[in-house]
Amino acid sequence: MMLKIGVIGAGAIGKEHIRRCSTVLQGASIVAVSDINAEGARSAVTALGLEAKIYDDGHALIADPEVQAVLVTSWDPTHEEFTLAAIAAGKPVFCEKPLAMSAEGCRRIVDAEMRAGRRLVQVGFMRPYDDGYQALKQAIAQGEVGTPLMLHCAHRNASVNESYSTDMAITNTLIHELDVLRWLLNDDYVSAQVIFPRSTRNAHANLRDPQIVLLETRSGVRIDVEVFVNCQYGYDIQCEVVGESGIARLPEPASVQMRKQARLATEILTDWKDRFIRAYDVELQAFIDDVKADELRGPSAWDGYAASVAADACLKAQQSGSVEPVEMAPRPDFYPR
Ligand code: NAI
Ligand code: NAD
Ligand code: ISE
Repeated sequence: MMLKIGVIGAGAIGKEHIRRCSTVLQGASIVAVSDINAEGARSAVTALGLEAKIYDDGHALIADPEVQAVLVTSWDPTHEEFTLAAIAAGKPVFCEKPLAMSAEGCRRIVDAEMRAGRRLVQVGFMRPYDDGYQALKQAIAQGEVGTPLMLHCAHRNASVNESYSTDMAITNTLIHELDVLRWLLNDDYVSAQVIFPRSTRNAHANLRDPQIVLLETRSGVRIDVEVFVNCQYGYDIQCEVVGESGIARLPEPASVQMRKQARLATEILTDWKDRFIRAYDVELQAFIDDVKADELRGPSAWDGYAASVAADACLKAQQSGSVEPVEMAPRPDFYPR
């Protein structure tokens, strides 16, 4: 049986997910696409020769009886509305990060899903599906470097466009670390602080870039994350875990080592699409398979909520310059992990 999927948002990642569902993954077909830019939706469909309906309204796509599951890949502020609508229609929904723009918004989704009585939401946190992060988690769990004490991380993009604002460094970019580091350490955050170093001249006028985010976890691990979205040189994700007896680092993506012209060099990727290409494949295949088995197991609405609680504290810290508490509601039994 093919799972019939409708996609809301045919931008960069929407097109990527349409391509992977249609040409890479097993057991799903794209039957409908919607975008506020109808031309974008049409070109995403025709570029692959798909027979999918085009909707100018995401709600009409969700209501289409042929659509069995929904992918939300539109802009961040639209995620909550479409995810709630899919839950109301009883349709499983894969929502790109962030699940909503605030913890309060995520909580509305959590409450709606619990009222529905079964898991219907998977959040597009793909890093836990990445081989490198999985190997790092295994090394920590096996005690290879002893108890983790500190993490040094960096999330660097080559550049961003004019619509990217200072708060998006948290809600759109750091949100990946807020999810994956909690998963990596099996811990939760208790406080957050944001420091603004000297800004790069390569950022547009209204963006403060880079930023350093300092987090503390319940067990006392201290984390620093450099978010630098105009670093120019590439797309670079770093994570170093300092333990009591050693240091474990996230592996670099595989790349041929060159010795030439008196230099030893390996390539650095430039695009998130390539850096996590396998992880996107695996997360979406898991969604398709789990929907068919009627048992979603990937990153949950609760994970989306937990990341957004920390993001809210970081946003507050951007304004206050102080250390802000991260206060999570107790986890309901509905979400076992
Ligand atoms: P984009 O701007 O390229 O694409 C978004 C698309 O959504 C646009 O085509 C826009 O017209 C459409 N859209 C916006 N509102 C809509 C609505 N109400 N109904 C239908 N379509 C609507 O953005 P991009 O880079 O594709 O990002 C989309 C989402 O994916 C964002 O939430 C972003 O945070 C997330 N994302 C996740 C990544 C990951 O690594 N998991 C990587 C890149 C993006
Ligand atoms: P994008 O700007 O390329 O695409 C966004 C699309 O949403 C645009 O085509 C826009 O027209 C459309 N859109 C906006 N409002 C809409 C609405 N109300 N109804 C329908 N469509 C609407 O952005 P993107 O890079 O594709 O990012 C899209 C989402 O994916 C974002 O939420 C982003 O955070 C997420 N994302 C996740 C990852 C990841 O690594 N998981 C990577 C990239 C993007
Ligand atoms: C984008 O939306 C993503 O999710 C990428 O993974 C991230 O690196 C980038 O900063 C975001 O804009």
